[in-house]
Amino acid sequence: METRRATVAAHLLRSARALGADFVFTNLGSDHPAFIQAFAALDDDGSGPEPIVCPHEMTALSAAHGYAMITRRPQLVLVHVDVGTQNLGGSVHNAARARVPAIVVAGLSPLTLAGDRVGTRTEIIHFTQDVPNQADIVRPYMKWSYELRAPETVHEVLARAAQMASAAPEGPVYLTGARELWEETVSVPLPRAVPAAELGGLAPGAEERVLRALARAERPLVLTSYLGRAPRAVELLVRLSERLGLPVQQPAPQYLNFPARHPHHVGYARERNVDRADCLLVLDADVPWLPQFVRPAPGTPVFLIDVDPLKEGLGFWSFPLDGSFRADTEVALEQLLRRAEAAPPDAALLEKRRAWIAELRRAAEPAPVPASEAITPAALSQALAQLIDDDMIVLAEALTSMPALLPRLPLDRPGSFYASGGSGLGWAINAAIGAKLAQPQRTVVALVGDGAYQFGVPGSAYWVARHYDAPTLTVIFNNGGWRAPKHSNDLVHPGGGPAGAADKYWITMTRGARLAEMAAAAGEAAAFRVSAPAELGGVLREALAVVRAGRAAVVDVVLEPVSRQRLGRRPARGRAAPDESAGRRGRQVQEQVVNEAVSIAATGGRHHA
Ligand SMILES: Cc1ncc(C[n+]2csc(CCOP(=O)(O)OP(=O)(O)O)c2C)c(N)n1
Ligand SMILES: [Mg+2]
Repeated sequence: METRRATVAAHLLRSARALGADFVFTNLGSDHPAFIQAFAALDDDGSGPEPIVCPHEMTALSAAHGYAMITRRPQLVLVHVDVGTQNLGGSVHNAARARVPAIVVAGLSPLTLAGDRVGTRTEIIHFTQDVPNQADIVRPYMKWSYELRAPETVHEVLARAAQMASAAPEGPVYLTGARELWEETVSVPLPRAVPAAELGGLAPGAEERVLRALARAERPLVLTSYLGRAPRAVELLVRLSERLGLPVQQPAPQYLNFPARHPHHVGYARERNVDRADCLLVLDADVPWLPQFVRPAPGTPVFLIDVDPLKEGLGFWSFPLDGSFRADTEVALEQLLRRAEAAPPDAALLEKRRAWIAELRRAAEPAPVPASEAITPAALSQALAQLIDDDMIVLAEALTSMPALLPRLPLDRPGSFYASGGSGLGWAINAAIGAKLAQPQRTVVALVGDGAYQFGVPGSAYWVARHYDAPTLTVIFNNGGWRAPKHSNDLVHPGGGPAGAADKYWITMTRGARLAEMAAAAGEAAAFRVSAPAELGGVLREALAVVRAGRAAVVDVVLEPVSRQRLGRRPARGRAAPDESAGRRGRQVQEQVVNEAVSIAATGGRHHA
């Protein structure tokens, strides 16, 4: 085995590359001189992962997430001590909830005050960033965390980090090391990958239990949210569904788990159908139905086959189950299919199930979109359905527009649809970068709410997209604010309560913001804004052409505003009135910019330098 003399940082990068990391999504700080040197040393021979420099950490881990959700290979994410770790923000929650592998590496403040160790303290921040337990910042979300202490163990430690991240259920891991440690020079051989503890199928007897219960059902129902991470599992589920006449429903889908246009697909409901089923088979789902709205009828057998049946990262979690099996769903489906194919189908039962499926499908059919003066979420979804095809990759973070969007998406190919799996907003526009890096030949489309777009730090995302050749199409469902918290309020206070009656929801923080231009300013994306239904299709097609020609495009689609409340300072009470002339000056500048923006939109953004 090859042995080399190099710094621990250089060894770590080489190790990571050998273990399948193509990229190191990087946001540097004072803990990283050894990495800066190692990047430079490895730049020419390609023996380390390629650095993708991210101005914001949200971009770094979300892009690594987007790459790994497709390739299933953990990438490196390099961040700066405690503050960089904190800036990972909701992307940590997303990677953990989505069970997507990633190796996050953060430096620690230097250990020594002075002396001859390279990397000893040189700056004030080395005192103020020295928190006692840095890993505690992200502890509830990491599958494993470790501080590298012996420089000679760097390869074994990284191999273990990759193993931990990749073993089912996959997830992020967190590795730290002090500045002096990364600088140490050691001679150690290159690593050997550690196989990621394989998960098997159903235990003996379980297949029979499940199939026996299914065999008695006239109205069975399969529920799944994330089985589609393995494209082959989708094919197996299709075969099992066809063999046994099983309808498949996808609550809060994180992947394409079943072809949308398959005759046994019955939609995306979370609050319907479960109460009428007489046998429920849940395959990889965290919240198979919303108990506040619907529950299985008493006595209905419910089985869960899941990579994480205990939901170990969650606190309260309670669903009635007659059988719960930890298994790789792909293997489990193979087992179930083998048995199902060995027994002759029961024609009378299949007939009954066909009627049940037809009934569920009728209920899932989206209503026709009425003509209206403003673009509605349904109308935008319908226009997207005409634009999007199965060769593309769609990332959706469209919050309250999802019920309008999902049933209209014409996607059948496993690997064509992704959602964050978590709720840390800002995922899609960054994960789209990772998806494009993973599949450069495909067109990648991010469908986002205006809030989700802002949370994604567009100034970071589109800069990276431009500089690392990852142009994508972003379409913003812009309802002028956050409908989700309004909806949450109205669920708790029916009718909206006094706040609702006054239209004081405090959610209109995208009002007046020229969202697409943020991407133009940061990453020379083509910026479009459209509010007229008649123009929507044309603008979307134009933007798609821009993306296909190699440049990112953002289409800000103006929908009916979710609230008309104007946010800002309260009316002055004893406070000096603002200087009116200053306001006018500001407006003039703004008008000038708006006029430019209008001309950008009119030329399809192509002339925006
Ligand atoms: C990081 C983060 N902050 C706050 C929230 C709470 N939250 C959930 S949905 C939402 C609003 C999303 O707005 P938008 O993307 O415009 O979608 P809409 O609700 O309008 O459909 C917010 C703020 C969150 N999920 N994540
Ligand atoms: Mg919104």
